[in-house]
Amino acid sequence: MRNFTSITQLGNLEEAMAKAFEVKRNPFADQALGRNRTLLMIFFNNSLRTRLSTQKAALNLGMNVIVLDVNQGAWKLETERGVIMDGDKSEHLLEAIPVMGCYCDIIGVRSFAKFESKEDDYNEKILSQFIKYSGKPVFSMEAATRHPLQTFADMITIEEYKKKPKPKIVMSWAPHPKALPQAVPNSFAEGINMTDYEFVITHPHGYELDPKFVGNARVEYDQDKALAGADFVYAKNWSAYQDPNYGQVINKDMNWTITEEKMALTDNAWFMHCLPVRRNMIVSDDVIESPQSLVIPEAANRVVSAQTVLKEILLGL
Ligand code: AN0
Ligand code: CP
Repeated sequence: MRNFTSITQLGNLEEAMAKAFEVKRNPFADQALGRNRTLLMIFFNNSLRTRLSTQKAALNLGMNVIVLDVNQGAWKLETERGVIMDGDKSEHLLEAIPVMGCYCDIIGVRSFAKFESKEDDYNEKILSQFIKYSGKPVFSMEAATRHPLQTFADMITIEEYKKKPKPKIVMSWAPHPKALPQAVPNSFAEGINMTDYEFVITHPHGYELDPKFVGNARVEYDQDKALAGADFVYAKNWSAYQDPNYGQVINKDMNWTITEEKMALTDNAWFMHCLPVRRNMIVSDDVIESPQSLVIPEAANRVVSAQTVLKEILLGL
């Protein structure tokens, strides 16, 4: 594997899961693989889990790691070609990217949707320039439209906790004060569509996701109906995808918060969220602290997902 930008690039899911569980069982088996190899992690946006888990994954593989927060200490970057650079941006991405490529063997990029142009976001304008101009393998640490390392960790977690071969997975929108990208729900939907699980997506009218990601999922606008008999509840907020409201918060209906009453509609479901989560907006204190909450094992599996992906990229160098 050279670049990793979508969960679909894992290929055969069963084989990918087997590789992940092998990495989890024996995290230090490939220390020699990454020796004298350098990972460069580039953050255009904040992170706790991705930053720490990807770094830990690289260390487990014997790699060296360099981290750059573009907005803290680097030159402000222009991203548009043809601009007369007489403003506050000192450097162009078209030089910065190949320069970054000179200092490493693999590049991880975090670059969220900017919500300035749906076309630019859904064409992955920033991530695709890293792939084109860095000369190095590139993987997504959450880009504009997907968060595949999160999805892989989510799917590993579901595999570990499912009690039946075809669990019912319900991805539910939940309220949040600020506009968030569609990357996590898009990517989760893309991943679950690779399985034969029962998959329901529930959200208020106006929060329809790109049909390309919804795929074979059933969309149910009544959250209570959707939750009936669920084995896993995957909560997430996202902003509107559909025009003319792209990137906007169109409602903050607190009836959609995942509470104990909502969880009582399920088949004693596991609760999942990628974190960071706003308590008592997305999920009540009681639910996130309950024995049914998988948020910590899910975050722990981020090391496993990152290490499995990095290992595949190292094997292809
Ligand atoms: C981001 C999002 O919703 O995409 C990152 C989640 C992993 N969340 C926030 O910005 C709060
Ligand atoms: N889940 C996740 O990607 O968290 P961070 O934004 O903290 O990296």
